[in-house]
Amino acid sequence: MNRRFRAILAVVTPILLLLVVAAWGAGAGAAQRSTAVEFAVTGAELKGTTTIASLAPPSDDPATLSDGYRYKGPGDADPADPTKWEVSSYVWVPSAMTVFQGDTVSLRIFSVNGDKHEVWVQAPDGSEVIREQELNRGRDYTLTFAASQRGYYTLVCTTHDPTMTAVITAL
Ligand SMILES: [Cu+2]
Repeated sequence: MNRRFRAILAVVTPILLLLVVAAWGAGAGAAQRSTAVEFAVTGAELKGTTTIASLAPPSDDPATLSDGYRYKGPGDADPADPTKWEVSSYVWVPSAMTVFQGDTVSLRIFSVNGDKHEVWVQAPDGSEVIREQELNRGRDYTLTFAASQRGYYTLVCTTHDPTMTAVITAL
């Protein structure tokens, strides 16, 4: 390899590398500007059971503390074992999602627990971007809205408020 060719390579190689990196960056940027995004969201009830031998039941009935909590005391949780008691909490999985302002957001919702959920979506300015509607267990729903504002959109289940709440952050 002669000296002149090496000198040309020394100049051209960094320029080619820069072009490749720039092209890759432009591609990644284009992916971030995607205007349609869909999330699969599951409505679930997390349950925990123990016995009075392990831990005394709570002195306050959790169901009186939150619409999202449920409680079955000794005798109710399992008639065959009167020492068992159970608590549960309703949630969305996932409970936090991120989009970009301007995206069209689709929430594909399937609830595995709870027969009825009164569900709506609140925009960052407090308005109702999806009107409240009843969603039932075992049905597949898609709620779609335009994230035209920057901030926190909230997927709310009024039936199990506030634990069954998910936040969609629009950047
Ligand atoms: Cu619910």
